[in-house]
Amino acid sequence: MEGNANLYAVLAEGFPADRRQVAIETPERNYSWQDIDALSGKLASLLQGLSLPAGSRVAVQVQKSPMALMLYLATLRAGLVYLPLNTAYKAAEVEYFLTDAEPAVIVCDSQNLSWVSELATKTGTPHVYTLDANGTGSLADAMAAADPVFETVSSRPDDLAAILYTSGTTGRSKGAMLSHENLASNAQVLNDYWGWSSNDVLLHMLPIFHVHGLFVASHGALLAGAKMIWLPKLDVEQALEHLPRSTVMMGVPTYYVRLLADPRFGRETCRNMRLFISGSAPLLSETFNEFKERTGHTILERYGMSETIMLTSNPCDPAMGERLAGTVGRPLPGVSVRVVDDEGKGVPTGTIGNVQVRGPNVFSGYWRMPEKTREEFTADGWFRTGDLGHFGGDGVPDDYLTIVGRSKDLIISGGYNVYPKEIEEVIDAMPGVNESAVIGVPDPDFGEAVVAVVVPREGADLDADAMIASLKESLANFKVPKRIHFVPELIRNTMGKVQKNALREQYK
Ligand code: MLC
Ligand code: AMP
Repeated sequence: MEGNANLYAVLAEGFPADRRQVAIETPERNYSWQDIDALSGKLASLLQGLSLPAGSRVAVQVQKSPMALMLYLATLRAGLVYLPLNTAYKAAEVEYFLTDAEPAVIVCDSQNLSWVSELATKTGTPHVYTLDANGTGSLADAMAAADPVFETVSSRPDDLAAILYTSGTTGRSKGAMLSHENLASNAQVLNDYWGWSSNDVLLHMLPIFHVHGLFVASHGALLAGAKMIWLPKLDVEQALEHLPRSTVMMGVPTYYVRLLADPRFGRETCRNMRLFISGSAPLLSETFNEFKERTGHTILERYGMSETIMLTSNPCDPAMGERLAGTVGRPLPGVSVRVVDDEGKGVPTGTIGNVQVRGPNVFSGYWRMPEKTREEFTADGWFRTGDLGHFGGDGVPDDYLTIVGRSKDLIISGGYNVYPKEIEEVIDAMPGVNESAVIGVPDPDFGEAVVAVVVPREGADLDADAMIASLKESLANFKVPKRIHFVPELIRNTMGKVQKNALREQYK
């Protein structure tokens, strides 16, 4: 008989034999491997007690905490589908997710309970719980009497494990459906490729509502039976304190920029480090080089996305090649990557084209969007990433991929994706606005910063600060333009299309 494909069962195979060892260390308390089993077991018992149909969604918008990770693991164990939401999302954004995903459960911070309850009633979400950063809330109360012994349900490889919403070029977010196999296969490949062992100590500072922190980082440590030092967010002071006891760190480029900005950060801080990994946004060569000079460590850059988890990586093992600045390395074992022109024909090495991918890690489609799903896959089953890149070129080995840009209109700010269309729609609906264009401009901290160029209606007296304050009421703060420029008209080409490249050039 085949084994259980449930992702939790796969990860638990890597837990150490001695379950009393520390698995998660926080400044407040430690959690052993036994605690992970028992706490996720209790939560899974609680979820199972709700008698939900298999595949029901559990939506979660809570501050990062070990209990939030337990809730994720419990959802897997109970055969339900985890739906994490960025804590920055405002009510209008959360309403869309609840309406679209129709979850059976929503878990929120107690400070958001009143508006989340209202939304739950409006959208017909039957179960609402709270979970605060310190582990308290109605979820903790409800799980108190639940059984810690839980037999992880048996899952098939293609059963859904999680839905990750990613914004779309049309402004409407799409839910990428990831299966137990998508996630487990990627975790297993990375476990080997990045040389994880139970001796590793991961400094975990990423948020856990996206691929990077939730899957790549957490799965890596769990599957290796390695300890995590668990911090609520990137805080340079705390990073400096805990890095000397760590061996692995993952971050978006902003994390490395901020570490380098502190003169205390250097070789001594990194004395036990084995591996620094960067991803989610392009790592500038100057950051890569400065990091190497200051610490002696070469950052490993890798490339992935919500729909596919990890796709390519620079080598970890020096015997397999160098880590090269500006490239995202080779396709991971089992993952196929091709670069094609707009007609779908492969282009020679060194030539820029569309990046398409295939593999056991690639998602099955967008939640309830069969049309969109069909558009994003080629007839022969490759997923169109929307990224532009090339293999080889510039003296780089032919099997190394370089990402040079995106065919989709997307801004990546501090590792968060912002789709201009979504912001433009909100700005255009504001009183006194004729039209707008939202662009990304280089930013030393966030890589790219969101900027809006707005054409006021005739006679309208618009105030940028007031507009920004108003945008923050309906949009997550990271999406809100850091600056607004007013212009009499937008630069357009002969086809009438707004020339965003020219605007980016003008406002950079
Ligand atoms: C916060 N702000 C941001 C922002 N993060 N603005 C733009 N871009 C961001 N990323 C807002 C805050 O709300 C605040 O606004 C102001 O900017 C200053 O905030 P800060 O104090 O500097 O922010 P901080 O809390 O320190 O957060 C910055 C950060 C964080 C870089 C640490 O954004 C972060 O952890 N990013 C990681 C994102 C991530 O995990 N991405 C992985 C996606 S998965 P105000 O108005 O309140 O003052 C993926 C696939 C893959 O892409 O390949 O991995
Ligand atoms: P998301 O949809 O949030 O998962 O973001 C995925 C996108 O992030 C990809 O399609 C790329 O555009 C971008 N990305 C991820 N890693 C890298 C990287 N190392 N270099 C450049 N872009 C990256």
